[in-house]
Amino acid sequence: MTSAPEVPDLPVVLLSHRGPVSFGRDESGRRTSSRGAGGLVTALTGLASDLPDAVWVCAASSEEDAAVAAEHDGQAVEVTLDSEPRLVEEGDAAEGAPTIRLRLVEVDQQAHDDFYTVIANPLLWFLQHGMYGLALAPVLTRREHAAWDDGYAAVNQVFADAVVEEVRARGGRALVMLHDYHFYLVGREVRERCPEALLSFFLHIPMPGPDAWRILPPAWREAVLNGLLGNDVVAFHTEGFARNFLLCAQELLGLPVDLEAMTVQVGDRQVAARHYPISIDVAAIRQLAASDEVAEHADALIEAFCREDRQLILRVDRTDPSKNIVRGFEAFATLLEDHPELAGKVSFLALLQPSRQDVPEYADYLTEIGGAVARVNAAHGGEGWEPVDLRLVDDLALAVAAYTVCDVLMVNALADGMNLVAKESVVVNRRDSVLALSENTGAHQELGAFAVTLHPFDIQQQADALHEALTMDRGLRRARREAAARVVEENDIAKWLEAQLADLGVVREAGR
Ligand code: ADQ
Repeated sequence: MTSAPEVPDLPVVLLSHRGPVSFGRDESGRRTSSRGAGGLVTALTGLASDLPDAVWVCAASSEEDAAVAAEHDGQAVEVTLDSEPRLVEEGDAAEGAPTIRLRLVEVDQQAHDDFYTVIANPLLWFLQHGMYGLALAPVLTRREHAAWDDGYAAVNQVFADAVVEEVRARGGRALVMLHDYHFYLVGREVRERCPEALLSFFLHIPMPGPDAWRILPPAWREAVLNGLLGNDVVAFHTEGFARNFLLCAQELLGLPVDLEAMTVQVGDRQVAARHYPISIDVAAIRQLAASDEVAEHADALIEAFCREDRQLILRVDRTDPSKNIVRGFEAFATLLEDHPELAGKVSFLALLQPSRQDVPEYADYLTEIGGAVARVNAAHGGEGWEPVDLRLVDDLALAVAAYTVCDVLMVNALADGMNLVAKESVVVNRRDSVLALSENTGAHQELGAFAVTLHPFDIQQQADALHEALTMDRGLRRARREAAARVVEENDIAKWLEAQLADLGVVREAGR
């Protein structure tokens, strides 16, 4: 929906683990397809569909994705980007729908499991979100060493090969945009094999400083950093993350860095560390908020939670331990203990999307969430009132409906690169909701001034902050929500992309 007004003057090769479209089969055996969700996919889809010669390299994430790839000898396919994407075969017309070239890369199952469920999640994710206590975890055994070599490094090699092929198919000169912690090793490989390519990398999760990275064996952390330093620009959500990257290059690799210019010298090359806070497609989410489907959900939610003087606290998250969901429920329980007058008056709706259930830490965390909700409801519920309504759903229309009617949106993440839920809620809410926002999110840099700040480890503080939010003067609530919405409107997803392309010096006006 968002289209960047300026587009790069070079062919673009994108790489992310998840792609914009995935294929499946229905009961009758017919091929089906679905659009990928999330901010990254939306942002890059806008860019890729604007460009005649862009290709998006991503993992084949279903059997049918692999079948599509095999039918085309592993080469890129063209797909429409409407609500029901379909393959555009040679001679077909896309009938006006925007299309994108997609290269679905099939990866050996065992290598992918090691890459994904042993190294990327949990090891890199936990390390970068500061989630290890260190006394007992992580434990790096022969199993993890094999997973690094035969999983993470091997899978990075497979994707680097695919990116190199696509760059070479475009004459060797291309803008290569690599995304996220799955692909730290790709940049260096592509630079060596395609010296004329312009390489940028964007990290969507937090970048901690050198001490955190010492958890990894020297060879691994050096591979991560050297992989990143293969790029021309390495970009983050916040300036703090960019600085941490330079400090890592200085401390762990002994390279000269310039913290004013935000650069690091690598031989005769200079690599820039930059920050571009990601955002959302404001017009698209407002359009969804105005749909009949959302209106129906909103009516039901108002009936259930908001009649008379009742209030609603909401959270919308993947069931990721970094989101701090269990402590959030404990804070709500503390609020109800401290303020018995709120019994029957405040409900907590949690719309949680089960996430990464093939990773044991994530499966355990989902069990913990269920236990925490049962405890709060047993201790504080009664007389037809259930304090917490936990729904394990992946339903954006329901989430947006809940954003429109909630009184408080709780984001208490331990650490979060940005946090798009906070941005989504402030632009569609209709009840002057208060944003209760963890100080450890990238979003806090932009929206903290208009939020009630949460300290993620301090349950008492979170309970007090929730009380402050629920009792805040209506005028102040409105002024803050409107100011937060303006910040997001002015810095939307198109701006995030434009700023990067402008800094890379590769933009021209669209349509030229
Ligand atoms: P995530 O960790 O997934 O993203 P976030 O930025 O909040 O976190 O994005 C989650 C997205 O999923 C939102 O668009 C939200 O609407 C949607 N979602 C969550 N729960 C849902 C549910 N139950 N039903 C439907 N939709 C749901 C990572 C980083 C973040 C960073 C983004 C983008 O961890 O810090 O902001 O990438 O860079």
